[in-house]
Amino acid sequence: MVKVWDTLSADSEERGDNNNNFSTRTSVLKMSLTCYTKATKPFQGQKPGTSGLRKAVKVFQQEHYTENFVQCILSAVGGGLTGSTLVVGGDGRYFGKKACDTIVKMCAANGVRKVIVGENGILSTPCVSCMIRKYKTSGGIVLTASHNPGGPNADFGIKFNISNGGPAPDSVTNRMYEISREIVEYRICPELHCDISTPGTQQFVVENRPFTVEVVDSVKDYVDYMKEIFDFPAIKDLITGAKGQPLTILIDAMHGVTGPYVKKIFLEELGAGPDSAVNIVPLEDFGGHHPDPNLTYAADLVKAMKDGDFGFGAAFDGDGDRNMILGHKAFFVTPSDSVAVIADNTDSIPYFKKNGVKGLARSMPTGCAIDRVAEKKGVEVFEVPTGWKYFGNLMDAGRLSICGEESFGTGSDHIREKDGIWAVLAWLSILATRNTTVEQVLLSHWGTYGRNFFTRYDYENCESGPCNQMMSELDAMSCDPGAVGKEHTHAGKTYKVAKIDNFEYTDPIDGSVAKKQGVRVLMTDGSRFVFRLSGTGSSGATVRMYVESYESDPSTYTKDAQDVLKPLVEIALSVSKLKEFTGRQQPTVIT
Ligand code: VG1
Ligand code: CO
Repeated sequence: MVKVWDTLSADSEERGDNNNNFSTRTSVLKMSLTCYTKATKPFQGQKPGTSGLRKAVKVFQQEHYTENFVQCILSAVGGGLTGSTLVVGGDGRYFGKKACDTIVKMCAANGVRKVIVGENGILSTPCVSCMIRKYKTSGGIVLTASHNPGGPNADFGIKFNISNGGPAPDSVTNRMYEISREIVEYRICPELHCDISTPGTQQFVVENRPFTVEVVDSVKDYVDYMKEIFDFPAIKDLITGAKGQPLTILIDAMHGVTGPYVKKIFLEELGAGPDSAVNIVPLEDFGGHHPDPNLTYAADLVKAMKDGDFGFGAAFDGDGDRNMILGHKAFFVTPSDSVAVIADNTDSIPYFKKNGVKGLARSMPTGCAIDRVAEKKGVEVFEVPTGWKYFGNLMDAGRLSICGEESFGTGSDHIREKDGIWAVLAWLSILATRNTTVEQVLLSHWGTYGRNFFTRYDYENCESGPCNQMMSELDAMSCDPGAVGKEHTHAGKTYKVAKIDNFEYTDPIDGSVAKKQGVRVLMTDGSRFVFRLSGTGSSGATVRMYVESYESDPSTYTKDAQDVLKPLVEIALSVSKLKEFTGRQQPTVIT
């Protein structure tokens, strides 16, 4: 370790300190601290899922469990970490501060030169991505289980983002998993005590190497960036009514990490009144709720929007990368429509006026509305597997500007994560430019493109065995030529199967292949349903069923999606035998 440090070039120290605007409070500890190599044994199942490792807090609290996984991250990045800088922060959930402390101690012992930590360990997922890019660090560690509940009896999670600011690709997470199965020791510097409660610099000497912990304001870099991307004065005029009727907004941070960002951006910068934001104090257990912005878990917001006279409503998940957009009287914008509308209105957003729009993308189960926008604009559109990590390469290659997932994820190449607050600012920019309502924006969008009706049914926490069995039977169907051409009828509506496959994706940039990403049953009229198992649950299995159909008859546009999709939903349930396999008559969540 010491030897490696001796060979380091001097500029690695400057790199981390370049153009930063952090506070100047500095403490220096000159005594050299000792690192230890601790013996450990592998734990089963340290396999990162769709977005990091998510388990019950109690699992992470087992002796050596967190240390093992952190060592897997650091070892997977390997030599690249020596002398590097990493960003560390999370959504403020229970166990986050403890994990943060462990990570700092292990970074110090694994040759990392500097760690940039959010004040009290707080950084939203999009903010981590923003900071990795701004300070050109080697990556970052995000402490979150996203939309999963928090608290001593709920979930925790750890995720690694690479130097482009995005979630580690499969090649890296697979390496982490391989290491987790063979790990015998980890490196830690137990005497390193840092205070993450106030911004400032703390310098240490760790086995004769310098090591710095920079505690930073949790929101500043992110807010500065949003001001570059959007026209804040125009949005402020809209909200304060400088040029007409003020737009009353209601933002629900669901006691997640976005609270401080919401306060700074919407209340302080954009002039929204104090009643415009609720649940903006981050809580370790999110107030006992699922910090998940959908119609089920953000029911309070939906009710407040229905009962009140707000023109615009939004909610975010625990770590701030998801968003839900509502209009007057809780008019619901599906995430699949939301990203299509943003892609169609880029002239409202200074960032895109400056940089142009290169290409568009969505995850496979996401409704296809954005494909139609891409076609009209004459830009490429990509269909990737579920999970934001699949967008990164396309963005880095300059082929993708705006993308989204049906799971309330919307974003662009401004960072490499989905970004909840960005999505709300994008919507407010559109409303400011077009001087109309959320509902009118949607109606005019459907008027131009037709409407892709979409719904998702989630069956959470089912037994794994039967769910795996159901998936393999569906998979077998994709190899059965007899299944194609078959007609399925329900309530007078008939669909003919055009194709069944288990989605496979070859990354156009690096050629990597992701297999078995979900079974798709595609109908001859373009309607479809998709089944896949969730990769973010902490235990058991969660089945996701996605159903979509397209209508170009304007008389259908204002219909309820559940009514329109009912026959196809019933067909999907019967083809998959979902009720038999899961024993569930009803889904846990319908979106
Ligand atoms: C879910 C969503 C997926 C999203 C992922 C991470 O994954 O379906 O679209 O990218 O969560 O989002 P899965 O495997 O459970 O379906 V977050 O906000 O939890 O980081
Ligand atoms: Co999230």
